[in-house]
Amino acid sequence: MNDKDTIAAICSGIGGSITVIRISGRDSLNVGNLVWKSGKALSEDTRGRFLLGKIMPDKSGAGETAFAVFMKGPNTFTGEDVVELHVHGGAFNSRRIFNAVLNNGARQAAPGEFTYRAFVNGKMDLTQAEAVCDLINANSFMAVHLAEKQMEGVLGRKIKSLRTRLADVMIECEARIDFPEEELDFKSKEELDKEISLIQKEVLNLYETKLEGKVIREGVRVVIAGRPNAGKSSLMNLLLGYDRAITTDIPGTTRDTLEEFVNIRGIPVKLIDTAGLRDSDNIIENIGIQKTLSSLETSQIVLWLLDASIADIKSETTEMEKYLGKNKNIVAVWNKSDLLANVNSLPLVEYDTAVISVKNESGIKELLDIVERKAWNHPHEKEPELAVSQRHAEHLKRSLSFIPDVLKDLRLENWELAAISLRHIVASLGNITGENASLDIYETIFSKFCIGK
Ligand SMILES: Nc1nc2c(ncn2[C@@H]2O[C@H](COP(=O)(O)OP(=O)(O)OP(=O)(O)O)[C@@H](O)[C@H]2O)c(=O)[nH]1
Ligand SMILES: [Mg+2]
Repeated sequence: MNDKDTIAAICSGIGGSITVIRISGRDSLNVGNLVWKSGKALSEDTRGRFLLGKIMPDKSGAGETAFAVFMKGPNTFTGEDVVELHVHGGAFNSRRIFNAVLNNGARQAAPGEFTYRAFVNGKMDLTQAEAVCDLINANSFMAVHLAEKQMEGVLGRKIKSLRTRLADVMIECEARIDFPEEELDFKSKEELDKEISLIQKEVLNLYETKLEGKVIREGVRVVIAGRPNAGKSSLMNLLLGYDRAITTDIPGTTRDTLEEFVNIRGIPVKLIDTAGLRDSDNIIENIGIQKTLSSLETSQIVLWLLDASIADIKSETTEMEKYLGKNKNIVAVWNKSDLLANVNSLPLVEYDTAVISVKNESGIKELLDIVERKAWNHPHEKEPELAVSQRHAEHLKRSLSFIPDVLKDLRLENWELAAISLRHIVASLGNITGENASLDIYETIFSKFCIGK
């Protein structure tokens, strides 16, 4: 990737009433002035000011009014000179103006290239750059808050301080190799051991936030399954707050799986309604049933709906156990409790159990309590300060793998070996913040961003 080019992209997405085109790089002022005109050209003097002028993408037209602003690097998002054009939206019009920008010296930016430049130009570390992507993909308040904190540098600072502390111990070990006889003011072996043990605990705590990180960033798949007519689609609609699925009293109403996003207690949840499971001769229904079975495999939580109103109540639970076995992330949900005279008459099952009535909207809070508990699957803070991603977790795990050797070598006064292991740890942690040039950062991280970011 060439960092010298002046790049441009439609940053606002196509289709709105205003389109924002961003141009970044050493030639952006020039490119901006070629496509946008007014009495006053964009220049150092006009920096930071929105100016009204005209876009003249092709010679034949009369042009159209548009705002332009010049921002002088390095105090910009990318750290480079930036021009932004705010033009009338619409897919065709935006494309036409954007093409003019490209024809006047800019190159189409690759996905994430603006943020990549911000990183390369030292405007942010890698954790902050990743948080930009997290923020765009966030679909819950918790995800937004987490991204904001990471963007502000909470995780980056923590990693940097761990690296500094490890480097201090490493320097100490190296000094002992170089000056074995000298009377230097060394820390005691016990002090070094204590410091490394403390760091080990902190890295482990950080590593363990990956479970929260996964729930907050990726959400949880929750499948609603059960026999036909148990009220699965009715529950789906109730949890969504609108009628998404068709419900009737005819068993086998739902034929296809339906997936919708919903926020449950701040957790992003992909809710999946499925075709009721039964032996069927109907070819369409059987395709639906196959889809239900694969949703059961790919979901983190299963809400198995049981019809509490049917006469042969035992057959409901036998069927459930037949399909699900002993998997622990199952909630047995007795529905239609409004038709039940005595709740205590329900057979006991080994799974977590909720008794609800979609019709009366009763028992839903208790059901959601169970879903929330199962989603986290781990003790957690309500609004975590930080929660690492899968990528961070891999480097933390690698760091942790060297610590037992460091502790052993410190005890045995193998200063050289301890220093080598410490160097590996410092390097691994450096991969999290992007301090090491060793990994192909663009390919592994930024290429996954959207265009224009
Ligand atoms: N009395 C009562 N009826 C309910 C309740 N929940 C759902 N029903 C009724 O049960 C019938 C079946 O509901 P659905 O939501 O279509 O059931 P389903 O499990 O999606 O059924 P399939 O799509 O056929 O597998 C409908 O007539 C609903 O109105 C409830 O809590 N109480
Ligand atoms: Mg249904």
